[in-house]
Amino acid sequence: MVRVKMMAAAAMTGLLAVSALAGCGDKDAAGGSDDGKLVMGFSQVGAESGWRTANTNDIKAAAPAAGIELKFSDAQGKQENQISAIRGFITQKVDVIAFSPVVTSGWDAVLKEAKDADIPVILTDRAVDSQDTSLYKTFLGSDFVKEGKEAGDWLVKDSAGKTGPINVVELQGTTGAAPAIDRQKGFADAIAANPNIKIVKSQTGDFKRADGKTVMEQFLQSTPKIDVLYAHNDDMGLGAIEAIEAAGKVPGKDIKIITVDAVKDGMTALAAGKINYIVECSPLLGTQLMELAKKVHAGESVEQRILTQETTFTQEQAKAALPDRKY
Ligand code: GYE
Repeated sequence: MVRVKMMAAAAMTGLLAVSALAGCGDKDAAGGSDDGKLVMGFSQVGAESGWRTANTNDIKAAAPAAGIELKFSDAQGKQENQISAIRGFITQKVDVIAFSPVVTSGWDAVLKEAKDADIPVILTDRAVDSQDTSLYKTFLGSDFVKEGKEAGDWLVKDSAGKTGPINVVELQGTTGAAPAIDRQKGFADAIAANPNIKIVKSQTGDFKRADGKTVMEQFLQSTPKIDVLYAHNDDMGLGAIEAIEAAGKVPGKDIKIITVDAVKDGMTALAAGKINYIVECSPLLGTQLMELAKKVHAGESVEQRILTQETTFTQEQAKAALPDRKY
């Protein structure tokens, strides 16, 4: 009732037209939603992998559970879509912007716009390379260098006592994405002291299953001796398994496979002996993200970097964990 009267009054003074033009039709003048809820604009990378789907589902479930109104935008893997989604959130005067940057570079201008509009930004899952860290309040996500290092450490241990050459092919994530850059570095660092372990081919599979398959087919054709595949995520590893089997080789035996993520499909292949080791990367960032959003909105200080807890899985550990695996 009150609302109808207010709207009529607003229409009479022409305010409604102005606010509609400014794109804040469903918000009151002071920010926030009509019903007083905190509004978060979230720009997601896309739907490239099982990890991403689990991450999206988790964020979409955590928002209502925390009493937060979520404006969710899927960038379909394109940075320009993320930039325009963020600009849209600024125009709509959301309370908090969160996003998972597809690549690390090229964000300064839009982040400056958010800062000038007094809208706090939370980086979720992936980092940006902006020198000015005041452009965002915090970065919630995994330590990707550590993940790569754990993958490499496993290979070093598994290769102990072998003196002959061990040829590794690497399927990289999306070019320029933080997890691709860091997982490559961590792995390279871990194997550096073992000159017989060599990365003989390294190419992007864009974190996608289909691309993992195609690139692995090319690796198999061009490289006669492949001992190990290191894939920056499960999905590319799973695509590569199809290519390896089609080439008449046994994944997990003829070619050892190490991946990152530990989504259900990956864990299933690990338990079945087709993958040898998985470094976990948790997509379940939703609840923590919503808590952080409330804090930064309330002006409370938060840590600049918040790391997620994760583990690693051998084949035996995957068998034990699989029945309870949620994603
Ligand atoms: O490992 C991969 C996804 O940014 C941590 O993105 C994420 C990565 C994840 O596509 O599967």
